[in-house]
Amino acid sequence: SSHHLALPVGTTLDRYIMNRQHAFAYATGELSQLLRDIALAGKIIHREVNRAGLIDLTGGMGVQNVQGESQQKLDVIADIRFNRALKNGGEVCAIISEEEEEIILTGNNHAKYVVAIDPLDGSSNIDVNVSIGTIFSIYRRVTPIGSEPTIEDFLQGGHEQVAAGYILYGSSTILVYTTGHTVDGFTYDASLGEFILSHPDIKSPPDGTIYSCNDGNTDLYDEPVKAYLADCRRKHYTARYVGSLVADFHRNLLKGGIYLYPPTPKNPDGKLRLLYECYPLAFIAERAGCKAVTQSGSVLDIPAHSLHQRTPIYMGAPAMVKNLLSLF
Ligand code: AHM
Ligand code: MG
Repeated sequence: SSHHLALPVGTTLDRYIMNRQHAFAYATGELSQLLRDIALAGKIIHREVNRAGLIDLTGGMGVQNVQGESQQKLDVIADIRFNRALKNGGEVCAIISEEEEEIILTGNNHAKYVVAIDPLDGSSNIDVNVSIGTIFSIYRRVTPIGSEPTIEDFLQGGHEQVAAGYILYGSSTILVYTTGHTVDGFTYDASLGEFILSHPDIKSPPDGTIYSCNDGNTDLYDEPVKAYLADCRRKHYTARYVGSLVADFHRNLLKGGIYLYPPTPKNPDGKLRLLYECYPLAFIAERAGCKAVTQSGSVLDIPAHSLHQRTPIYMGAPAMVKNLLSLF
């Protein structure tokens, strides 16, 4: 039907979401509203991020909002903003956040969805004007509507994600998400206050020449990973590592590359979190034609047992991931 026609570059996110709502099965509009709530929070974070260096100054000038937020760190502000947007939106019954130990109940027990979120990832880059990002993952709850949501709603496994996405606050701000069909990117036009479709149907190159890991840890990696990195150097591949997962992921998605966060003696399960970092990016990666794995299989197949669990991860262009796996 005409609903399945691709929308042109330049379409607003709102219009795109409405169009998808008709084309696919999320017909009640609740997921659409939830995606709009996330986009709204993203706009607010964009604003805060772009004022980052000024926040302390305005605080020093005695300018402060009612919540005293001007004195808080940007990652805490992002956490507050997202929680508020998701609570007020009404479509979400519970949230888990990198910033908070326990599950956050929104009080909307009749809502259908739960959201796992890293509100502002790349903490080491926040204070130094380097790109940072938000990562999110959405599930339909498994506990009965009307009851209090539980941790079970978050431990369904990567394949059960209804939607996943990220927002990169980079040289421009871009929202990339998928509901399991295409992966689409929307660049923020701050003058219009709108996310605009700029990267429809993102497909990653099948192979690439960029490798991204914390090179200073190389001595700590397992032999196969060391061997793979040695091979990258032998082939004169390009090393690129921002240290903000969203930025490293986004670049490699568009240009073709591999991202590695291997286990180390200090972090035997790697550093990155399964529920709100690895699952959502793995979901996007696979929909865009990439792979996201550990040495023992797909990241999406890893069983979830706790809210903040970690996993090693290798993800990117399928040919590169395959080469790495062949060394294990
Ligand atoms: P954070 O959640 O404290 O921001 O840490 C996550 C970040 C990722 O964005 C990035 O890929 C990784 O940590 C970098 O880690 P390292 O500094 O060990 O290379
Ligand atoms: Mg993080």
